[in-house]
Amino acid sequence: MARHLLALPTIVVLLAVGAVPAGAVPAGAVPAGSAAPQERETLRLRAAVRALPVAAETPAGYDRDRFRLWVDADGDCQDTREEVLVAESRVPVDGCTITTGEWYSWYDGATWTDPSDVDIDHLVPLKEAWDSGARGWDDSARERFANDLDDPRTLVAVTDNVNQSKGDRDVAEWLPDHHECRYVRQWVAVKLRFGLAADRTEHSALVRGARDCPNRVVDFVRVPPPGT
Ligand SMILES: [Ca+2]
Ligand SMILES: [Ca+2]
Ligand SMILES: [Ca+2]
Repeated sequence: MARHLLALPTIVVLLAVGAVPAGAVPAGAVPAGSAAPQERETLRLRAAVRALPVAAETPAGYDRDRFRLWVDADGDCQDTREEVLVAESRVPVDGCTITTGEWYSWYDGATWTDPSDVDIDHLVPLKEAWDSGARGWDDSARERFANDLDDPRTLVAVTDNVNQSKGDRDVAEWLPDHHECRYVRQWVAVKLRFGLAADRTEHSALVRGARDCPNRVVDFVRVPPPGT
């Protein structure tokens, strides 16, 4: 029941936005036709886990190509991979193709200076996203998920072979050696941000994880559902 109560304010906000007649939009509001800005929501970790919808996964039809990867959304010559390398390097880096920098992989505590040792991990893997909701999205919504630069928790620069050993596994099946609680918090934040569900096994793992971790604040901004 709690998760329905928690979801209610968002529904009310969406309904209210939709109910405003075009001529009545106050000055400074988002012009008609563009998506309304979503409010930042703040929950403690255990409440955030309860707010996740629980649903069986629907893996049928998954193909990695259904997610367009590494676009250059702002046209500055750096694609999404390069943008994450720029954002996460501990020393300033620049250029269309990043050739050196300093990256700390918090999954395993390793530091790298050659970007070829670094993968950009979708913390919630593409297939996991597909199975838990992205199957029903359109291509542009999937591209937005795959290239999300607006929330630094979606894409993480990590040691390449750690990313490869994680593969498509979810949080019930794989956790990093370091910073498990951070990983659990980010997993929940990304799932809430994109309106993704958790399967029962995953949800149980998250409940256990949240119980064993500090009940820290998890804040997130929901991406408007596709078609809005
Ligand atoms: Ca760019
Ligand atoms: Ca850039
Ligand atoms: Ca799952």
